[in-house]
Amino acid sequence: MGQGSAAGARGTTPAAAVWTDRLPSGAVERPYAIMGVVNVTPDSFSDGGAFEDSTAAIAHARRLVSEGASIVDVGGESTRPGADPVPVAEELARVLPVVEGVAGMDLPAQISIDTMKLAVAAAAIDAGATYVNDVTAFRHEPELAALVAGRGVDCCLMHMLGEPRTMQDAPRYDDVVDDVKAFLEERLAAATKAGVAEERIQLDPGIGFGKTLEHNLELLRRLDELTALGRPLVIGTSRKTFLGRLTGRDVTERVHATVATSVIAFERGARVFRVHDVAATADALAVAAATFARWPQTPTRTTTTTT
Ligand code: HH2
Repeated sequence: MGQGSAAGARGTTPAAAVWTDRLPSGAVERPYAIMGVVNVTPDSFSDGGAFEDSTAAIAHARRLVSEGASIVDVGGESTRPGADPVPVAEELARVLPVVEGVAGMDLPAQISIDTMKLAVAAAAIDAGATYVNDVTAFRHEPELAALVAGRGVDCCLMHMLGEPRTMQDAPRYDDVVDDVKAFLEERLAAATKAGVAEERIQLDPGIGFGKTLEHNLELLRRLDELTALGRPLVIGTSRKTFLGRLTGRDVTERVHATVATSVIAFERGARVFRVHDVAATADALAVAAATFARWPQTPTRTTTTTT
């Protein structure tokens, strides 16, 4: 489910820093949201080709929601290092049937379109998306800000150094956290200046986007410094290369490492978790939220433990 309530999935309620879940006992607020990844691409770094067929992608979205995703992020262009750009017509052909199909199921989730292109975002919003996830933070097509503002949808503005083709060529920062924070502050100001309501904006440090292993770890370690920006923080560590460097594991075997980063990030203030492996993340965040945020505040039933 999206921000605020089920109605938020259609963008009709104000955005908020908490999310609600429709549970059998009624509506319960939870202090985080899981964004499940639905890549409709042949070349995404971890699941390229797996959901190229729109029927498979729609079924995958339904499964991610059943596992606990309250946002499904539909993408038709890989942003992995070295990826080639995808023409607009091709990206539209990939994502639109999926956005339409997911919207048609009326799932208790918000549909996000993961794109840097104005035409793709506009068509996806027409088809039912209420969230624009732009890894260029409105720099690729600045008009995207006006679209988001005019349509009253949510957005994620992400930090990336350079562009996907070259971003991993010796990235350098004075201080990676300070530099990312200054960038996000500037993009937040640019978006609000273009008319996007501040409560519609979420911010993402862009793990793996023009960052070394040490940069990624420093961002996770000091993520709490970004909470001063005053907007919900999105974090996307899922299956990424730095986890393979740390564990020696192949891309399909990085679930546990991803879960570890999600718990760390939650403790340091992240509130939206963009992941491929929703079920594992949902369990981990339920434990993390109970521990760090004392969620749920009033348990609906008493639980006894034997250990
Ligand atoms: N990471 C990827 C894509 N989009 N969006 C946000 N906001 N944050 C992220 O960290 C992020 C993102 C890369 O992951 P994936 O979609 O699995 O790979 P690919 O770009 O190869 O499709």
